[in-house]
Parts: sequence; C-alpha cells; structure tokens
Amino acid sequence: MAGNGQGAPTDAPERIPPGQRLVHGWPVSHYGSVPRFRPERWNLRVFGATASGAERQWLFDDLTALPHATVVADLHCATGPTSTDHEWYGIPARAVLDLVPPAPEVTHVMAWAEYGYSANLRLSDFDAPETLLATHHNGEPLTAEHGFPLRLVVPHLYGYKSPKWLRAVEYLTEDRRGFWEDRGYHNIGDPWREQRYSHQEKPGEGPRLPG
Ligand SMILES: Nc1nc2c(c(=O)[nH]1)N[C@H]1C(S)=C(S)[C@@H](COP(=O)(O)O)O[C@H]1N2
Ligand SMILES: [Mo]
Repeated sequence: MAGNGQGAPTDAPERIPPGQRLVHGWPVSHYGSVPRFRPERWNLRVFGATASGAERQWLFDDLTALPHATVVADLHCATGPTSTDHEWYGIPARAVLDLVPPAPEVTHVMAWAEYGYSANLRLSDFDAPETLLATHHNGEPLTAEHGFPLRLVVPHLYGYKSPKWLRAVEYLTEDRRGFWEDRGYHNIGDPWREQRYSHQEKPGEGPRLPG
C-alpha cells in the first residue's frame, strides 16, 4: 500500500506512516480515567539504575528551572489515527539523562504514569533529540485529558509510547514490557515500519513472549 492514492510522486517523502489515516483536530485516547492533579502530592521521580545509585525527584515547581525546548511533530495512534502539527514545549529527555546520568549498563527505560500505566523504550529512543517531557501544547499548558501536568512525547514511535500524566522514569539494565507492550502491542512501535503488534516482533526486538 504505497503512496497516498492521490498521485504524489513516488519519491516524495510520505507524511503519514503506512496504514495510518489523517484525522483533523486532536482526539483523546487512553485507557482508564483522567487523573486529578494534586500539586502537593505530585513529583517526578528518576529511579532504577542511575550512575550514582541514588534516585532523583523534582516537585512540580522545580520543573520550570530545567532546560526547555520546542518540538513540532505528528502523533500516530497504533489503532490508526494520525493527528498532525502538535507543537510541544517541555524538557528534553536528554536533559534528564544529563542531570541524572544512567549507569553504563542501562539499555532501556520504563516511563511510568499515574495509575500504573507504563511504556518501555530503548535508551536510544528516550535519548532521541525530539523526545520531550512536555508541559505545554500549542503554547498552552496541557489539558487534563492530554496529560496535564506532564507527558512524555516520543514523536518517532506510536502514541502508546508517549505516556500522559508522567510520574517517573526508571532506568533498566534489561528490557521489560510496558502496559500495551504486554497486551499485544509491538515492543518497539516504529510507525514507519508499521510495528503495531507484538506478533510482528522479530528476534531481538523484545523480551520473549509467552507461548
Ligand atoms: N497514561 C496514559 N498515557 C497514554 C495512554 C494511556 O492509556 N494512559 N494511551 C496512549 C495512547 S495509545 C495514545 S495514542 C496517546 C494519545 O494521546 P492523546 O490522547 O493526547 O491524543 O496517549 C498515550 N498515552
Ligand atoms: Mo493509541
């Protein structure tokens, strides 16, 4: 299924990954309910295999003092919709890695959200230049349903790798499946390779599946 069916030159770079459909506006998509933000209880933790062995925490007000950047990107939900031109503003994941260096054995991270939602990422995907811990979208603070006060954005992977209501980053020395990765979705989730489902995983692309 090559091309967009509208006679685009075959050498034109595709805007929409294979099998995705363009949607207008910005759908809300998640499992479960929207958590309420309680600033007095909120923190962002970095834990697991840090180089120092210590964990690090920031309170909500501490986030403003961290480095910030803007990234414009599309959002590809693995069930099909792609929404375009999101302008994200927040803390580059790279800045987190600089501030809390991982131990040399770290290969993956687990991004943890409220209610135990999680998404695993290769360290290289978390370390990608466009991966952001976003606080703002199109110049406004995130809305509750899109992840306020903080969400991870990993634009080069399917949406399930971008947890809303982010609360922690865990450094891993071996890969472990996150929430959707454990429920039939691809461990890596590259939309340009259409890595949607775990049954498509090739050896080395994820921890062994049962069966
Ligand atoms: N905490 C949490 N984050 C989540 C999800 C979820 O169920 N819980 N769903 C993911 C999925 S599958 C997608 S496609 C995107 C959708 O983001 P949006 O609702 O801002 O469009 O959020 C991701 N982040
Ligand atoms: Mo999704």
